[in-house]
Amino acid sequence: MGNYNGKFITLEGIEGVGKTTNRDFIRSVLETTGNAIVETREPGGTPLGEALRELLLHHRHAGMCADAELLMMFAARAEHLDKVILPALHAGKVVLCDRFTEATYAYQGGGRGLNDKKIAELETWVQGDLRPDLTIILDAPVATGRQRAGARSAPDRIEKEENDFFERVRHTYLELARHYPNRIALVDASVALDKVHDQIVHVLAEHGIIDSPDNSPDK
Ligand code: Z5A
Repeated sequence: MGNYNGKFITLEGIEGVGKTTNRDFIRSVLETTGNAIVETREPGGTPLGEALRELLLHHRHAGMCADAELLMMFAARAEHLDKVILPALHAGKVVLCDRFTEATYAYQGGGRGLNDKKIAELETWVQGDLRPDLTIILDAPVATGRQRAGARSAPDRIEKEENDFFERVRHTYLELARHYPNRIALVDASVALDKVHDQIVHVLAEHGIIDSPDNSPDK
């Protein structure tokens, strides 16, 4: 499954840290390199995945049991891999995905308290050895992310959780970055957007996805 010519880049972080905003920025940077780009998101990215997303985020399913939530995330992911992500990677494209399995470790593992082993078993079942080539975790204090997200739209079923839940989610993301420093990069998203962009450009260059800005002919 992991044998392909494309690049798989995922964006992660608690709500409101700027995943969507910075996905647009990364796309604009990658476009200058001539790469074919597929932008997508989880849960979602396919008609089935978007239908599952609606079920997962709607308030009428308040109280959904944690295992059902976990299995639906992976059901959406299996379809997403089959229909969108793997075909694009095999065609040599860059897949830019708003959230992936690190979100499952953070939300269903850290947030809901499900055992990591359960998540790892599903990860292996659904993904085999496929892992993102690069995951960028945008990190900011919970209050900052919630304030930004709250100013933008009404909270969905998961966004309704208490601050403690999001503190555990953030903590798990930080742990993941510490455990997998080669494929997960941490970016301080609490600062002004142009400073976030500078960090992202640096990370993309460090991972060989773009040329280093220090090597540009203008320097
Ligand atoms: N979920 C899960 O539980 N398990 C899983 O396996 C997966 C997902 C895959 C849907 O995710 C939910 O699914 C999510 C986790 C769960 N629930 N929660 N919480 P989503 O990604 O679609 O939704 P989200 O996390 O709620 O993302 P968001 O609210 O869309 O936030 P964002 O994309 O990170 O932020 P944004 O829209 O780019 O920015 C928010 C605002 O802040 C906007 O007005 C920006 O202009 C502003 N902004 C951004 N950056 C800055 C800076 N640096 N300074 C100032 N203002 C800024």
